[in-house]
Amino acid sequence: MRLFFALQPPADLAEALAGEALTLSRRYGGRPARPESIHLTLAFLGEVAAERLPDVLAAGRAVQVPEFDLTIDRFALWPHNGVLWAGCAPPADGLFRLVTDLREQLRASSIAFDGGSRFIPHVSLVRRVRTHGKLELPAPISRCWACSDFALIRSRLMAAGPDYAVVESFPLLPRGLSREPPN
Ligand code: 2AM
Repeated sequence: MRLFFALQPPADLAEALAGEALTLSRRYGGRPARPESIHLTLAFLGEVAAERLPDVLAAGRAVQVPEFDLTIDRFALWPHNGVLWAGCAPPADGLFRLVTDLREQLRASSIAFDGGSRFIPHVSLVRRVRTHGKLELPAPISRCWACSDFALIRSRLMAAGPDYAVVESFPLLPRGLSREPPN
């Protein structure tokens, strides 16, 4: 099964981002993301043998990171793959802590993931944008995303686009709590 870990926005934010995706795709071409498929990938595992699923779930459950907020406030385009995406304002310490902890858990269980390149937090909004030269992208409306859980998602590649199903959600720790006990 094809698996990845991701943050999924609350429904109102997913709708708002899908609206932005639609507007941008009308302007620049490409395929807009549907609200139900909007996510921020934390670790892409790719094809995983079914017998390894318990280990993958255990890695997700072992993550101990507090809830955090993200501010989505920018658009960018990767010309090499035609993905137009929304990004977040730095610092995104809570997010980087989550990614680091999750990836450490995966490595500790020898679960392979696509993590070779630097982690660039992004929410893909429009795929297959074809452009010749630089696009003048508008600034999105700044939006707060309260992150209180993340999910293991199974992806099925269909003709109409990928179909995502949540395998399990993993709650983050209440704010202010962390794994290390205070000194
Ligand atoms: P992205 O397009 O937002 O970067 C599920 O396939 C998700 O995993 C994709 O939406 C993609 O997110 C992310 N991903 C990261 N690395 C990938 C890879 N090597 N192949 C496919 N998807 C990948």
